[in-house]
Amino acid sequence: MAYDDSNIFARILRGEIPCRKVFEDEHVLAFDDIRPLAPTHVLVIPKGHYTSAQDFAEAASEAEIVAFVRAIGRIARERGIDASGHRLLANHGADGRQEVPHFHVHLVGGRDLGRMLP
Ligand code: DGP
Repeated sequence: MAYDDSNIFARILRGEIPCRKVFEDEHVLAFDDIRPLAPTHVLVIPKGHYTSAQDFAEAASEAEIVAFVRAIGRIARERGIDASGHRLLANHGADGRQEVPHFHVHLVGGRDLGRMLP
């Protein structure tokens, strides 16, 4: 799917919209979700323009992929939700109810999440 660079996360990456930044490096930005579902609800996004996990896996460099996965682990540790548990989720496309067409992972935790989906 073609990437639409007018999406909200592209605008956050360009600094056009503010965010509550949690982590940033060369390849990754993470910030608090605007509609948190739990005490920790962080969105982790690659800085590159990828719409889905599939696009990311196929088109990103190994350095981008490693940075992305490591950032998730680091944030979970820093937020104290490594040992207690948490949920990672990536919505995709219409059936996945993806609202923002820039690949992102929800990192949710800080309470018993039950069977809820973000
Ligand atoms: P989804 O694409 O369905 O995985 O959900 C996108 C998430 O992005 C949703 O939980 C709400 C969040 N969101 C939408 N707009 C903004 C925004 O402007 N700022 C922040 N921080 N989060 C947003």
